[in-house]
Amino acid sequence: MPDWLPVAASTYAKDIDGLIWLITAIVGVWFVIAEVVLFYLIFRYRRRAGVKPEYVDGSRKKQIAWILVPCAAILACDLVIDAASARVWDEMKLTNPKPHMTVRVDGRQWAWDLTNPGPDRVLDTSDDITLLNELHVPAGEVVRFELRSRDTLHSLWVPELRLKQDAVPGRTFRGWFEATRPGEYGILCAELCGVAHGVMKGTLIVHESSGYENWLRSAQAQAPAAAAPAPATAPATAPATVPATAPAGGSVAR
Ligand SMILES: [Cu+2]
Repeated sequence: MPDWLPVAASTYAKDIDGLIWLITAIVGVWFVIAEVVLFYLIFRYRRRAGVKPEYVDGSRKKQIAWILVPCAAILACDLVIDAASARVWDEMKLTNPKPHMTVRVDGRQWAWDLTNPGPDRVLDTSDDITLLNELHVPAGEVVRFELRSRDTLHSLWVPELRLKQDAVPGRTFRGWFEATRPGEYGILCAELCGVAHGVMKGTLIVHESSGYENWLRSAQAQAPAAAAPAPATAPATAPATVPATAPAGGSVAR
């Protein structure tokens, strides 16, 4: 397969890619068949001298078959896609692997507030680390996330993880991922959320396991001794001082 997709950097990324290719292949075959038939019929029944146009009402059995047979074939293709995707859905949405830690993702116009638990690996304690547009995770570990929105619809999207989840004000969505490749990946918003939607971008930094512990120690060393925990309930509206173009990283609260 040509390498058109972003690098696959999570445990389920290859499964998602398999579905993308399966759907592309099935739709591609039907696209070619439909176009070939369309252009054949245009040519075959083109206007010709001495041939009267005929109104086709689709009531004869042969004509009905032209509708029902492709419908049945497409339904069969849908079932193939459903069967293939059910396994991936089950893996991503229904399984609940034991997490190494839980992080919190708060979307707002137009930035991400990203909270790592401290060394206690428990959120909403005094050692939490909340960064603007910057999230750190270890590779090879299951990370659960709690996703919220503080103002309007957003959508957490990390293409390399094949992870996308809408964020809806007033609700908390939970999910998980296991990054497999250390590196830096964009955290994008996939929901048109206002005038600066296009610059709502953060960075997911996937560390080697020991690198994550080193980062955690250095982040803790820089943190004030009595850091306040992240608010349990997000404000209804974004602060008016949120910059339209948020920086790629930096602390908002430690
Ligand atoms: Cu957004």
